[in-house]
Amino acid sequence: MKKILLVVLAFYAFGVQAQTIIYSNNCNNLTGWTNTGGKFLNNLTPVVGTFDWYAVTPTIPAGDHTGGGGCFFTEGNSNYALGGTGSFVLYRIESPSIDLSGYSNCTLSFWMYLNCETNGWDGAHMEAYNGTSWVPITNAMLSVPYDGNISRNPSSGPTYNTQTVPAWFNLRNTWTQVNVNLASFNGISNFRLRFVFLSDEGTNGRGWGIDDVSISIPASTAVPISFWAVVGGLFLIGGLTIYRMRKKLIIQ
Ligand SMILES: [Ca+2]
Ligand SMILES: [Ca+2]
Repeated sequence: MKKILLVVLAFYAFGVQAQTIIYSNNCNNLTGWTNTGGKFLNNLTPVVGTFDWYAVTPTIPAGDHTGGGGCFFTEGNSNYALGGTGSFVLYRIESPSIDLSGYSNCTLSFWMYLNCETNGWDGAHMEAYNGTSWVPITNAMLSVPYDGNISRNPSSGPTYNTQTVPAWFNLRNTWTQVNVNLASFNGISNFRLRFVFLSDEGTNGRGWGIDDVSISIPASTAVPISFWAVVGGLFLIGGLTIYRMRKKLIIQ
């Protein structure tokens, strides 16, 4: 009777954890998003509701980033508005609440088109809601850092000068991807995002377009899948195991 020593290679499986998309929007419509901007006069009194973002099929640039759909654009398919002497226009759109509970190190991705007065007169930047207050998205979080600070136009002051912030203002006349590290917002159950664009008293352009907004957690490297194996009457879980069967289980 030949004894066969049976070596059991316990089951071990690897699986690639796919990137998990928490939020995704092709920007074909504004459902769930809210305009909160307006024109601000010398006394900082806003005239809300007439200076908004719209979801449009863009004519300039010719087409959205997705292809065949819409995108968010300041003032739709028109150039953005001028503030006029002593005033400025704030284009601001806020996302719906996004639940990041249980998630960490999320990445926000979107594509932008930007055509505005350069050199810091007009500009675009981002803010996020951390569950308590709105805070700036800073250069340290951005794959495409801001170009500098706005505003530097004293003739648009004094009100516009109080809006000095780091912002993008260099031309991006093709769709440009921006990634944002959201590690500062780990686990926030009511995270929100907003895109902010400021226009001073004179000189405008096509404006700021936004498309394909998503939030995801990064794909991981291969990870083991938990398994069960029955060896020698014992249950084993996890790990790569080469196990010599006990004599009573030897196959003869
Ligand atoms: Ca789109
Ligand atoms: Ca301007």
